[in-house]
Amino acid sequence: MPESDFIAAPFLNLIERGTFSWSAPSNIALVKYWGKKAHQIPANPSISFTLNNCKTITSVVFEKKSTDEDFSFELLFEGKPKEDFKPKIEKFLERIATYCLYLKQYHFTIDTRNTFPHSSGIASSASGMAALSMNIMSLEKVLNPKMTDDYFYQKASFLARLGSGSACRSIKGKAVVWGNHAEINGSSDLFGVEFPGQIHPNFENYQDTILLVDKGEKQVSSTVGHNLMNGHPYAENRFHQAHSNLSKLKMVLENGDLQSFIEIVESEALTLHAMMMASMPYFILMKPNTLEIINRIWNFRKQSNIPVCFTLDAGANVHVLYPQKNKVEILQFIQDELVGYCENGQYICDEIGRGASLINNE
Ligand code: 2P0
Repeated sequence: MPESDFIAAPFLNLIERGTFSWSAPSNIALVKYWGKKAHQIPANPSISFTLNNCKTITSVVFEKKSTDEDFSFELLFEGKPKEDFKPKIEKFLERIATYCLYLKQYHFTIDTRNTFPHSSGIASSASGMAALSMNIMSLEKVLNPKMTDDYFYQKASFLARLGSGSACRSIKGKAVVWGNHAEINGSSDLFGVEFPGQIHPNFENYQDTILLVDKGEKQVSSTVGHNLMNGHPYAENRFHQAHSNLSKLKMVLENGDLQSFIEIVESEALTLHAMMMASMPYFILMKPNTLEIINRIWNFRKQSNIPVCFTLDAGANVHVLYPQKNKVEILQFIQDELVGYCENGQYICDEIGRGASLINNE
């Protein structure tokens, strides 16, 4: 679908008021998005598992106003005004303005909260931008009742991408691909698509236990990190490798080969951090405890033969991935050997989810 198809024609009948509420989950990339072109176009395709428990829940009240010059909105976080989140939302609204002309005709009150602890080192930009985009699309759907479900979800992902790249993978589906890839039907740089293959039962309810190693603010934001891939000495090879890893992972998700899954996913995580270390300026987001945990996972896997592996986001936390049938042993292993390396012993148990869900529609 070309970009122009996402421009909503002016609507003649605007409703006076609408209230919606959506939850949208976080996601964890298996093949990583790291590097982007102008207008939030990814430098390489990526794929993620959608999470289930780490979510943002956002309600929006839209009220029609008499003027349509500027955006007008209030932002509440956990019910209280939150001024420091406003610039990010303002920037998002400016980016999506062309595609949602009707927005300037409404004053809206956004009330948002996360199910995961504040400053846990888990980025809320993916789930937050996804949840907000779903609410905007709920309004658009009321203004344009003939809209198809496909268009609804595609445009929600398109809008979310303009807020934060990885957010476009938090809309719909257990595994989501974002970025053009020769072997993935329907894949696009403009929005995420549900992985089109049949996912093997080995990945049914796959578990992700997130070990909170460092809950502090990152020294380098992801947006800055992405930009450091411009002119990066290894960029072209890395982008090429992402295509190739996605081809391999596509097969693995279908055939259930957990050994290959582990190899691809761990290599992607370490490559992401290697890119950071080889940037100019260079930086390291892993902490000593991140490495300690990785080594302990490797030792445990060798001794137990349980197909547990790790992945990393742009931070020090470790995502421990494993089949549901090994949950008891792995949670015991985490208790015995890994909690000591988590800040205040904290970790979050999550698993594959299905995407955003509607909570309220008035
Ligand atoms: C990912 N990350 O694929 C990669 C791996 C972090 C590590 O996408 O600038 O918050 O808002 O588009 O999406 C984090 O970057 O960056 C990210 P923007 P985003 O999940």
